[in-house]
Amino acid sequence: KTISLIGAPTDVGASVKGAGMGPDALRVAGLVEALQARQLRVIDHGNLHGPANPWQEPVNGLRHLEEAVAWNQGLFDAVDSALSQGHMPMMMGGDHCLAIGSISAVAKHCRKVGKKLRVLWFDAHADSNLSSISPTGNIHGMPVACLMGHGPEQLIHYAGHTPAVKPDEIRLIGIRSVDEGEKRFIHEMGMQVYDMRYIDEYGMRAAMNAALEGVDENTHLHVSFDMDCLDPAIAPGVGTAVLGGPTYREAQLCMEMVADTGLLASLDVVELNPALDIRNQTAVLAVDLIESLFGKSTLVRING
Ligand code: DIR
Ligand code: MN
Ligand code: MN
Ligand code: MN
Repeated sequence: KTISLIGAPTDVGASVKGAGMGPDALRVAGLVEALQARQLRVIDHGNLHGPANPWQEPVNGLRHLEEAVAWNQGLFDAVDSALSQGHMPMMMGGDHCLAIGSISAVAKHCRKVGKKLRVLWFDAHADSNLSSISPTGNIHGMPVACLMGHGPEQLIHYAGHTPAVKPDEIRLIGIRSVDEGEKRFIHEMGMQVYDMRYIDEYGMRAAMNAALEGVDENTHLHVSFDMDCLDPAIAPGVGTAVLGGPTYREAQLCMEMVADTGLLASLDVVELNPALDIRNQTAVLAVDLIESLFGKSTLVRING
């Protein structure tokens, strides 16, 4: 298997500075070496280029729309090209608005090769805002809605079919911060959300089993991993930390259960903010979790 690493060093979708340094923090933490140790071939394509962050106020409920469009177009092209070469794309963010471009390319690929798509969206937030209801105007709070066809015209058509992702193709996991308008949107769309309340009551194993229900050999599994999904006690290096996230062991279990499916086909690692981190510990944690995602386990396991 060949992994295409694609760095997308920008924070245009956020209002906290620093997520643009994420790709290099992951490299410093040993991402390439860790993947190679898993017997994977790794091609690091380096970092994409795009417009600088102008740090402006939102216009019509959207901050930096033009810049977000440019970054997502560049990323869409890079992920699209990796997939057409038969490589597994791993996008290193950058803020989570970049998942619009990366997952749109994945959705296009799935349609072309006739695969079912399942997106596992790990996040503290629902990322389901619309410009009309967002309290911040930050586009990193809107990618789920954009992928489902609700968002500015320039951000919803990359895949060539709109919506790129249908509500029943995505599962939100670890959620604990949802804005009022998002609550209504999630309910109206009928999205399946495994929030922290669900995880508290039924456990991470049950949440993951439910989130993976229906995936089969013909499924393309995409993981979109927002580092703020994790409890801030273990992952301080994020711009919008929310108390009460999964523990280290719960996060490891998620990764190992994804690995057990053998279906992981593309990945985003986003919202890592080295400016707020402590001696790169959140990047090191990300690499540790990625190793599990690619099958590193404590023991040889017979049936998962
Ligand atoms: C908040 C925070 N719901 C917003 N969102 C995110 O600005 O829309 N923070 N994604 O990471
Ligand atoms: Mn997010
Ligand atoms: Mn988040
Ligand atoms: Mn595929």
